[in-house]
Amino acid sequence: MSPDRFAALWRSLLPIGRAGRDGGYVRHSWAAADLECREWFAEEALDRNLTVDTDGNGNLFAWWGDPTAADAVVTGSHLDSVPHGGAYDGPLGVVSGLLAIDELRERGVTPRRPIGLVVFTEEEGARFGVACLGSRLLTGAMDPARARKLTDRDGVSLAEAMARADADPDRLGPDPARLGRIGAFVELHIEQGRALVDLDAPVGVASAIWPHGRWRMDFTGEANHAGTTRMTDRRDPMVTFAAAVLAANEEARRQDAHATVGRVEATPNATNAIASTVAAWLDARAADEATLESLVDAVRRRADERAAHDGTGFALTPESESPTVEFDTALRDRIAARLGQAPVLPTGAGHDAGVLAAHVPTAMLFVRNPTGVSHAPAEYASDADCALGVNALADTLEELAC
Ligand code: HGY
Ligand code: MN
Ligand code: MN
Repeated sequence: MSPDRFAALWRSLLPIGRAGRDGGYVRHSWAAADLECREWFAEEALDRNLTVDTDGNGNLFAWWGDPTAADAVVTGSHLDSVPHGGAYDGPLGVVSGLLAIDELRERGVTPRRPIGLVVFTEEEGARFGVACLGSRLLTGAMDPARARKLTDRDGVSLAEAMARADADPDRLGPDPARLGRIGAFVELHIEQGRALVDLDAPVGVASAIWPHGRWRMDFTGEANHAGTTRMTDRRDPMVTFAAAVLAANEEARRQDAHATVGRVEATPNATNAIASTVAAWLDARAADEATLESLVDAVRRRADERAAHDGTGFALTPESESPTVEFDTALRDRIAARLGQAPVLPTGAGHDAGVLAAHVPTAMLFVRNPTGVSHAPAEYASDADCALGVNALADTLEELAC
């Protein structure tokens, strides 16, 4: 696979869902850009004579070989983005899967197992709040009744969003027959850090995914006038919120973990009024589950203490949690060996592969990201490294399916 061939297919997807001046992407599941991405995928798959179908959860599949045969080797990723996210997180795995199939066909190989390419829906959880929603539903890790009621920031439920896109929300739920046909899953993804840059390697293999999760924080106080309310009489939830953010940052640094609060919603969100409530979301991650639990407990304790001091209320509600994922070591080592002892590295980023890993032998390939930036427009991988990633994925699929 040449960099130019990669770039040609890459450019056909690139404009879809790009948002304005910052060049970031807004591809939220079941919204217009996502539907356009789905059409793009189906066209590219049909151009390759792949059989295309959609499961009851909105996950798109394309098959080379008999989709009903067992033991398929499946690759793929997602096409949805965080708000104003980068171009590569997700789409690189999908484009690479299409091109890896082209590469295998040009090598003249005939797979002895079906090869599948999947696009999971709502991996980022950017619209409905639960990460890896499509793969969690497929594997039974998410209750479909709860999923139907998830709402976006405009109050639109997943069920309504699907219905507007002519998808039946009553079909949401585990699909053991489809899952049972997957014999192995390999996701290629841009690296969301600088490890491969520092190792001077274009492609790596994942060892593990850090445990992580997202918690909703609700701060409640007393709305009042900004100008006439004495400081001593205030019950200001914004102050408790600010203390909680600082506590999360301090505790993460102290425990060598990661804590982020990137989203906040104040009510009434007025310049000259003390807020009545503040909702915010904590994203917490750590190298092991004990540290993650200790981090979240410390944030909860310190926010409770501050709320008592401020006369406000505080509640912490888990929304989406992911345990440690150790990828299948035999598969990992077999792939690393096939790729000339490519470096093996963990990641702090969650992936659908992390969900599938609990059900089928699963692996991940990473492609070098010179900026190390992700979930932002600066996210980048060179065409040359992406072409090497396609070749590595083709080698992996050939190793497993041919
Ligand atoms: O948030 C994550 O770790 C992933 O990029 N969805
Ligand atoms: Mn992401
Ligand atoms: Mn991703």
